[in-house]
Amino acid sequence: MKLRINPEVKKALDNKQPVVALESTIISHGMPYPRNVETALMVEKVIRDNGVTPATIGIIDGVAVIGMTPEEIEEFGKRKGITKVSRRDLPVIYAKKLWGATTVAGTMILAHQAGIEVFVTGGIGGVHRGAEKTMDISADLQELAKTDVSVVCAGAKAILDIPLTLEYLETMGVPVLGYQTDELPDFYTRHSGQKVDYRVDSPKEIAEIIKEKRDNKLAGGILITNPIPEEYAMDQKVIDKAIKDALEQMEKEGIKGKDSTPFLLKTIVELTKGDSLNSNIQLVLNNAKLGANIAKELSKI
Ligand code: PSU
Ligand code: MN
Repeated sequence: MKLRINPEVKKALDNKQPVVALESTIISHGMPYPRNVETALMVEKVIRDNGVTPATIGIIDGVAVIGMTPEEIEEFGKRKGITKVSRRDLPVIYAKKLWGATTVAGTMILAHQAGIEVFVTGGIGGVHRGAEKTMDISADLQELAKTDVSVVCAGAKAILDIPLTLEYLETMGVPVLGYQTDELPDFYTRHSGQKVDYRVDSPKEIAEIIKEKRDNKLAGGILITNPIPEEYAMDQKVIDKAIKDALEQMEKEGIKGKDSTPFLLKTIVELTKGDSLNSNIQLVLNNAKLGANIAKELSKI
């Protein structure tokens, strides 16, 4: 394993201090420059302000980096042609010595190898609408089933088929927790109409569940879903319409596979004149705070 662990992250891990992992696909494929970089740095700041060490993960010249520097984050935000890296891409990117932005799945693998148990993102990939025909199901779901990293998110992205995503997670044995909610949040909005498996009300309670999973050798992650703060949530009608239009445009342009999620996110930002980007940024910051507090509680028990 060729991991380049940032000295600050290494020190925290060696001293059993809390560390939170962050992904890089959200930087290079999820948001436009320069707000992607601003957001990534703000997320790190929120984590630090809560007394936890952030580790933004990505691949530079074929080397997995655990804890990028601000300069590297800037480069990830600007550089063209960085490969979006999920599990299947890792060996190729290493051998070809390329740059890779890690998805939820890719980041979980590397976080686990580095010994990081908590990971914060915006939304996970899931079962796409129309998957009964396209079979487009994110590798994030398989990863949650086997890799021991807990993921804090604002629900599965609303562009997905949420009920099918929940069914898939159930089949794969992934616990889905709702933070201070009984309902699965819907990324841009607080409500999806779908129930979560369990409601949890404090970071401590979540840390105890993570510990039980670890102690009982139940492989895989836990999905912690955290609703976007009310003041930043989008109008349901506006976002529903934007998603519908973006999906139609995707179909027309024949966009498929790994390009789907970046295309949809970008088109929705355009259609909502930037409103969805603002919501996306706020929900990630909100997740960073929760993730940091979970990591802190976990380091105490
Ligand atoms: N959440 C966001 N923005 C993103 C993503 C998630 O707010 O860009 C990324 C994550 O990296 C996630 C990926 O793992 O989209 C899912 O891609 P796919 O559907 O191709 O597996
Ligand atoms: Mn896919």
